[in-house]
Amino acid sequence: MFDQAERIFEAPLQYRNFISGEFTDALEGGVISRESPAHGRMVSQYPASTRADAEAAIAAARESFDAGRWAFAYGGERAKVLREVAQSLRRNADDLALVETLETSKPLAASRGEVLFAAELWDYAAGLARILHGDSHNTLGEDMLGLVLREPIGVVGIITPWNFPLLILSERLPFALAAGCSVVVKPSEFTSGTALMLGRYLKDAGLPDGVCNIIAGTGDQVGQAILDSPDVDMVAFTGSTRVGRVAIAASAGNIKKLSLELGGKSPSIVFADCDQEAAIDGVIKAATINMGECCIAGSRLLVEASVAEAFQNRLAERLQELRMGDPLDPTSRIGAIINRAQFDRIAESVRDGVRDGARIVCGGDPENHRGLFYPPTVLADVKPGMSVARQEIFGPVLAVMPFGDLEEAIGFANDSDYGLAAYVWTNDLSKALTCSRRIRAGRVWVNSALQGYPELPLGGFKQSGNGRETGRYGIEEYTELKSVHLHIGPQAERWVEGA
Ligand code: TXE
Repeated sequence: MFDQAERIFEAPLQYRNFISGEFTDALEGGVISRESPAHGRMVSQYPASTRADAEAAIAAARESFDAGRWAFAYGGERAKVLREVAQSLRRNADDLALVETLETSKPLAASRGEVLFAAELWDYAAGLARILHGDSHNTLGEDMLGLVLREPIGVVGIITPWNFPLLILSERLPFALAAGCSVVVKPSEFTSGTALMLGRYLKDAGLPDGVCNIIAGTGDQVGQAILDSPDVDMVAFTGSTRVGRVAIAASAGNIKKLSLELGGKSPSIVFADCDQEAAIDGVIKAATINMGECCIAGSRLLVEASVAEAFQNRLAERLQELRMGDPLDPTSRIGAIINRAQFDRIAESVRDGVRDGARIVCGGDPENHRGLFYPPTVLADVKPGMSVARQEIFGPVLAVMPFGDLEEAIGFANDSDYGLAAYVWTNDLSKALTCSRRIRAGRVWVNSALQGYPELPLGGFKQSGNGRETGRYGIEEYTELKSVHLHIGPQAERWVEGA
């Protein structure tokens, strides 16, 4: 992979938009260049699309949806296309993983795992395309049959962030396509490569032109055009809570539906009775996966007071063993932060924490590392009101707070504007079940961390968003229900005469 990366450094990959089945440059001809955060070398150039490109993509999606060829296609036909894309993802897993690693700086093994999991999602959605169905009511009297149709919602805009480019897109796009929608995809301007590669696989799989359009560009140009457009019926947005609010405001224009996956500040809750070594490993995984740039990162550690000191010290010890380095090196677990602005935000959050009274147990010294590598950091003596306990940092930073009993643990866990995920470590079944039921979050892992299955839905409570993706609910998100009232037999009643 080092050789292949070297070739990309010499000749950065060039990408084009995918609109109406054609591969095109931005109308104004601009490009966005992307450097690998870990290597400081240019690796990709995407079209710098503007509003005009976005409008062309939206028009293509609208036209294809209104023509109905995909919207009314046999589910088996849709499934075949989706399965073929899944196969292309598997066949091209090495290339896709390399692009993902060079653009995001996540370790190569993680990129490869994400590509293969993305393929699973396309396969799973293919299955749903064949079983999507409505309902019937045969209990409305002898002259009435009620049908409930499930129809595709229409044109869907999918706007994705930079942290899991192909994976987050694959949690949404195949489900929207399985439902029969037409789509405009806007990936993050920092990591558009794998989304743009997908255009070729969709075309080769035989997706009708215009059903999926993929364009690169910035949020204020392309993203905002999608949010504002009266021709877009729904937007699935994943990103910051700040832009989530922009999406809500823009959706008022044509009352478009929104599915939002936003920020998080998820707790890992460790009870004294749990398997401590397993919990330490799981807490580290949840806090540092993808360099902590993960919406469901376990960034708050709530640990039972009786074991807090020992747990925290052992955690710091184990963290030193986690290898940070070149993401192309198979032994690296932690790569570089996505860009300078994000790196500075992390450093500033840690400084704020220290100023508020938190104590650095390990890490927190980015100046001792080169480039954009931020060391895993544990902050102790954190109080619930501090910004490090409340704000999403999006870096490998763990804020530790001891708790006294189950009630206090649940109270701390729920004392957050967010509600995306929670991790619970205990061997006491009733504690595990009580936490699972009372924590206000979309996903709870018990004695486990971050395992994902296409079968299970994901999404957030509170300011972490709304709507659910993946699982069988994932396809329903992209549908509308319609009731059809079917009269049977002669018309006995007359409205006018009955008056
Ligand atoms: O997110 P943005 P960014 C959080 C995390 C991170 C912060 C900023 O805390 O530090 O957000 O990340 C597009 N209209 N998360 O800057 O800006 C943008 O081009 C329409 C949490 O990446 O929200 C990109 O495609 N679209 C999160 C997408 O929105 C707009 C994942 C996300 O960008 C737009 C990532 C606009 N006006 C960051 N402005 C998670 N929960 O996983 C921007 N965009």
